[in-house]
Amino acid sequence: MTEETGTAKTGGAALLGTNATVASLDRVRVDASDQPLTTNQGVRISDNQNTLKAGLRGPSLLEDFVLREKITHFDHERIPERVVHARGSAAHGYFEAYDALTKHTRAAPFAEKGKITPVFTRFSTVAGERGSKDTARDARGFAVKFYTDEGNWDLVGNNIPVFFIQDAMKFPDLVHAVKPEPHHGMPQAASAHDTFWDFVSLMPESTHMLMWVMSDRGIPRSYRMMQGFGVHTFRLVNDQGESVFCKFHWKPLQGTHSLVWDEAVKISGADPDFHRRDLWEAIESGEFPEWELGLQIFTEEQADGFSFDVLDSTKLIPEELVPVTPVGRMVLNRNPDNFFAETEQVAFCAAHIIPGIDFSNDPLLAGRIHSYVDTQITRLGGPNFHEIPINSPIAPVQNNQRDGLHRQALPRGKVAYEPNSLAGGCPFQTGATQAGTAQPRTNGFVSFPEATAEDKVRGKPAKFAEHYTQATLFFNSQSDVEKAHIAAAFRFELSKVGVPAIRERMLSSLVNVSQELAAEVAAGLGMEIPDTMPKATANPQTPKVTVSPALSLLALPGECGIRTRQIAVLVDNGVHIDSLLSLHDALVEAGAVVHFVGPRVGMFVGDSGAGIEANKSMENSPGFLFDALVLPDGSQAVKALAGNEHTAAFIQDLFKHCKTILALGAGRELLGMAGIGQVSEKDEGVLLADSTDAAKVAPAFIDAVAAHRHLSRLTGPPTK
Ligand code: HDE
Repeated sequence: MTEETGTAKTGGAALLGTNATVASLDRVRVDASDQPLTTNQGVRISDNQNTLKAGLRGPSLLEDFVLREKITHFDHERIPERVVHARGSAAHGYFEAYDALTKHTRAAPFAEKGKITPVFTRFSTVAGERGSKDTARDARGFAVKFYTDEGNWDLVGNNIPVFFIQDAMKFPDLVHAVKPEPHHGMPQAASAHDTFWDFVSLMPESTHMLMWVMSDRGIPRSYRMMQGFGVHTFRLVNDQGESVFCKFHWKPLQGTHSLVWDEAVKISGADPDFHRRDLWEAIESGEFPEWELGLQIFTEEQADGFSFDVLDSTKLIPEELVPVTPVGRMVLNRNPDNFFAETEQVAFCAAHIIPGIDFSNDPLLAGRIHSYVDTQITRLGGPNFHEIPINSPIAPVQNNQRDGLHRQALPRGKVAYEPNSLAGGCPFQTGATQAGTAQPRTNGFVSFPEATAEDKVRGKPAKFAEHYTQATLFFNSQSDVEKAHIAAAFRFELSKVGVPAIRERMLSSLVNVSQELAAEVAAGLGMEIPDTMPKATANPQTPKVTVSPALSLLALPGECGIRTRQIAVLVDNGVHIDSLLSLHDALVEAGAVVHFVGPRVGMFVGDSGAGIEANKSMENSPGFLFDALVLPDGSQAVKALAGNEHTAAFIQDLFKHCKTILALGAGRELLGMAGIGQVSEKDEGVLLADSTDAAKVAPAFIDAVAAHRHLSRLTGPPTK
């Protein structure tokens, strides 16, 4: 770290070891080793077991300040949860610029090639409460705080590039509709209920976003395997005051991968912390997740030529119109020390921008610029939340704001106003530079002087009225399997809607997206396809792009092979140990996490007399928690496993969720026992080998696991 700024100027590799720790956090990281227990006043505590009483069996005494301080603090441990995005997980890391981007922006993180900026990134679901499950069908938050040397910049995005609504005015309505219904507080972390579908079926502008949320994007495999998007159009401004528009894209090196619905539902019961655990464990094991930041840069003139409005957050810009230019990478390399102090207290804010970045006139963004500061005042208890270490910038802060609840800063002197002469005019404003003239870096933030001269109105521009073209573009850009999953998600969600008129209204909207989709969903609900919902625009502009392959999840398989993939190897007494160990070594070498899973945890004796330890059991870790499965050889073990009540379901779930299964030697009998005796020849995800060939089959197994899923296998085990 350089002393003046707190940011390292060295390459990213150097930071892997040292961490891009924010200086303000270092001040408050405390360690209790060898320390005595004290009260909050620093008084040492002699007895932390018993209250002060008048006699051993007598009444407790009011004067017991040790007890009272402890209980009082406990009584106030909880703070209000975020009104949306309450459930989330975060990590520290850094952003590294590939090149100077000074042609387009003077923003500090892009000032020079190789520049490193510390970040703190929080991922979240939207609708569920703080303790809700990770694998709900929902959009995911993707919020990055850049601690730049010119102030904090928060890029508060989602894993989906569009949003439900066009105007901030509708946000409270949207959130009230998706949250648990107010009369009985159900359902938790789920959009599959009347009020959500009532609202969205009356808001055709939400159709495009619905397509994304009902797609597999709504049930990601991991926070590490999601794209991120800034959603709104932003501005970049260079040091000449010249501006272009831009959209922000995060692309995961791990690839984009998702769960299937049955799997998501089961995981939510067995491990509600599935995504939190995945992120934590990957970072703890040194598998630092990485994303590439890309920009779609375009001019106002280009934007005018699009068939949609770039100020409309329900629309994306197809990459065929404006390609995504890679500008840097983000690596998350350190877990928080304390969940509450960091992940819970971090306050992201769409209004936190820095010189070189500016807002567009997107009316949804305008509401966000207000909302985030406002909500922290309730959530974090006052206006000084910027002083909480995780929120405080590494750039120096000096101003005349004073006092308020929980103030930490201790400003010296008698001056808290400007202009002043008593403090030499300090802190002083840095002055603005006019557009078209060079701005030195010491100059302050200058809003881009966009000209405006129109009537004050409540309303929308004409292009905002077209709601279906991009929903259709999205659907038509999906693979057949993805389309089938979208139809199944609509069917499931609408089947949970109790009011037939809502189902019908939603279906009539889907007809505008795709006849094929509407027919599939209608059949699944036992309904006829209703009349088409009237469109607000009779003659929308013809879109230039009608299929965009980049919109399919399959477009980004990733570059990480089987790294961090969780592979279950079933074991029991009598298991053929040598084959498992050679396979284990090959898989670990390829970066997978191998778990020996037994009928119980603990030691088992293999056929050679050597021991093998199961770190998980089929009871505590069902099959759907793993990415792939190895069924072992060894007739005694196979017989014992076949007799276990969990084995069949363990194997069937992995098969049903299209994952890779390798059966060694007698292990193939377990496949038969689970009803998977006959496997289609097209299924490259079921491998059979003799145990003597375990090392030889490893590369093929690794390739099959790297394919993530074998989606041609859309059904469960063939019924016997
Ligand atoms: Fe947010 N949003 N939002 N939002 N949002 C919040 O801020 C809001 C929107 C997003 O990990 C809240 O600190 C309004 C779009 C993320 O802490 C709140 C509108 C996008 C997070 C708020 C939107 C987002 C939030 C709740 C419409 C994607 C979690 C607690 C005008 C681009 C950040 C908080 C974290 C959180 C308001 C729409 C992303 C209430 C009014 C669009 C990732 O301020």
